[in-house]
Formats: sequence, C-alpha cells, structure tokens
Amino acid sequence: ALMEAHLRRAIEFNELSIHLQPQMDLTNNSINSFEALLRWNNRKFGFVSPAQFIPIAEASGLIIEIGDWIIDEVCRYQKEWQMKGYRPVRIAVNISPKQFRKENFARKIEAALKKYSVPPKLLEVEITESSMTNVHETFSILTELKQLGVYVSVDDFGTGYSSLSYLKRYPIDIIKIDQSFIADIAKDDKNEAIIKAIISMSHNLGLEVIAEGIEEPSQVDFLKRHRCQKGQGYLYNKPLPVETIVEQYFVS
Ligand code: G
Ligand code: G
Ligand code: MN
Ligand code: NA
Repeated sequence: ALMEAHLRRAIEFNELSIHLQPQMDLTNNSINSFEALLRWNNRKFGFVSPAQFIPIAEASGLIIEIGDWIIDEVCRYQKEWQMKGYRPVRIAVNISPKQFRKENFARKIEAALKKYSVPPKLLEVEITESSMTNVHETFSILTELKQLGVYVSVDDFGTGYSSLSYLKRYPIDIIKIDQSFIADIAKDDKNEAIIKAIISMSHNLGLEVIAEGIEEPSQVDFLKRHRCQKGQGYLYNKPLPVETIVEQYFVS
C-alpha cells in the first residue's frame, strides 16, 4: 500500500523513465526495432523493478495512467527523431491486460500517433495471451489496431495456457518466443524441437518471429540455422536510457 501511494505520484515527480532495448536483425546485426521498458526510480525505494511494480499498477488501476504516459513518451521520441532526421525505427510497447481492455484503447493510440504525427508503422503493441480472455472483445480491439496500421505482437509466446486457435482468429503480426526457451537451447532437445516448431509455424502463418533473451553466440547460431531472423537480448544490448540509445545508434 505504501508502494502504491508512491507509485501514484511517480509521473508527477518525474520518477518514471523509459529504457530501450534494440531488437536485431540476426542476419546482418542491424537494428530492426526497439522495445520500450519502463523504469521507476523512487526517492524512498530507489530503483524498483517493473516485475515488482507493474502488478501493483495493474491491481490499483494506475496502469492506465502509466500506460498512457508511456505511449505519449514513445510517440514524442518518434516526433523528435523525425525532426532531427534520424532513420525511422519502430518502437514496441508492452501493454498490460487492463490497459488493453480499457474502452477506447485503439482510439487513444490513434490520438497519440496523431498528436505527434507519427506513422502507425513505427509503433508496435506487445500483448500477452493473458489479455485475450474474451474472444469477441479481443477480436474487436485487434481489428481496430490493425485498421490503424500499428503492429501487434504476442509477447512471452509459448508460456500461457491459451489454445493456438487464436493465431488463425486474430490479426497478429509478430510472435515473440519467450526467453525461457532461448535459455535452454543446447540444454534440452525437447526445448529445441519446440523452438523449431514455433519458427516454422510462424513462417507458415506469414508471421514475423523474434527470439527474446539471447545471451550466447551459440543461441544465435541455432536460431539462424532454423531461420529465425530477429532477436534481442543481453548479447546485443541491455535496455538502455533513451539518450544512450540516441548517441549510440543515431548520432555518429
Ligand atoms: O525490463 P524488465 O525485465 O525489468 O521487465 C520486467 C517485466 O515488466 C517484463 O514482464 C516486462 O514486460 C514488464 N514491463 C516492463 N516495462 C513495461 C511497461 O512499460 N508496461 C508493461 N505493462 N509492462 C512492462
Ligand atoms: O515480458 P517481457 O518479455 O516484456 O520482458 C522483457 C524482460 O526481459 C525485460 O525485463 C528485459 O530487461 C529482460 N531481458 C531482455 N533481454 C534479456 C536477456 O538477454 N536475458 C535476460 N535474462 N533478460 C532479458
Ligand atoms: Mn515485452
Ligand atoms: Na517476453
């Protein structure tokens, strides 16, 4: 409850920031996109992990305000980068179930894109299977997002309890293979069989596929051998402050 009280004032006190993690094209080591990851530095608690405070934000409903803030920030960066003539790069944003299902979610995204004149193709919405509780509702939100022209990805793929039928039902663009599978490459044959199946299923469905949590060159070799072309992880970069990303990838 104390943490919730502090979180309630985090935006006002400028305690939230966004880090960006590059998502690579594994075939030529170029940047394909970024994932935005929230960071909170509180006066009392210091740095608090999103794994700790996102559930609090979700339970208290604060996630709506925080989520709106993230989308606004990300669109603001895009505008700024566009004005400075930087190469356009898509940014993926994690969306909590409550935020996804809140009425007017797609309209809010549309408004933020419009506010900063950002092309929809430069925004990606990452949802998890836990957002897809109601078929009719999920279909209608995803269809609106599709019509807007933003990308939609399924985060932590392979760890939920959903049936695979949603892949044919919903307009999804990208599958993100959960990092637990990548961590077990070369340790577990069954695990490797599952990754191969996810990659080939993604290709056959016309979906993009990206591997999360890459830490070892041998994992890249495996992924490339099985035609997974995209990936992210500490081997390439940790999530970094936006200024660092700009210096490293745009100004040089
Ligand atoms: O970046 P890190 O590994 O600490 O993130 C931990 C968890 O918090 C991950 O599950 C990640 O998806 C989630 N997370 C990070 N940033 C955001 C955010 O901006 N919004 C939401 N909803 N979840 C986030
Ligand atoms: O749930 P989601 O996939 O959005 O969470 C991403 C989380 O994974 C972030 O907290 C991010 O900091 C973390 N992460 C990113 N790359 C790596 C990696 O190579 N190894 C590990 N262990 N975590 C990673
Ligand atoms: Mn994610
Ligand atoms: Na994930």
